Amino acid sequence: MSKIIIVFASMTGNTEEMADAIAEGLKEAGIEPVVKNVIDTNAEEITHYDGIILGSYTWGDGDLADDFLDFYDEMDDIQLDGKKAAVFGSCDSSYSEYGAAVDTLVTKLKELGAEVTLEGLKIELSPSKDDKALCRQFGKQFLQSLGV
Ligand code: FMN
Repeated sequence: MSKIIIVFASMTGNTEEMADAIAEGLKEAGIEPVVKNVIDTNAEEITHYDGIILGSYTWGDGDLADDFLDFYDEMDDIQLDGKKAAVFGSCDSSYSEYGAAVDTLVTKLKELGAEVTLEGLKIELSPSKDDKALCRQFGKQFLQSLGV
């Protein structure tokens, strides 16, 4: 059975709600993912999983979440060939760099050899009921992309 980890950063809870809904989608499809706040893990841990889902809100002027910075630096010491991955995050369209942290993580995962199987999921601020349904769907589609 495939092992999937979701690692997220969330300051006001929006990206965490997305993480929970994605995890729910995976559970509905029969896989129990490990869900961790980025401050409770490190980049080496994700190398032990077949599927890696990273989530970050965007901060500053299109920056990665502060909490993600150490993890992001640690990613330089791992390689992810043969892994499948996806990225999500809550964003705010009043900023010019909409959800840029999602794009940053997609680029990094690809550089490390992972196959990013889904387009990054960007949700405006707090996920609505429909947005949460999209997140659950995202989880299910990710599982399908793993060939499970
Ligand atoms: N959202 C963007 O899409 N792009 C940005 O560049 C951006 N910069 C931000 C800078 C500041 C100081 C703050 C307070 C918010 C910014 N946001 C930006 C919006 C956050 O990503 C958004 O509020 C998000 O919902 C926070 O997610 P969280 O609840 O998981 O912490």
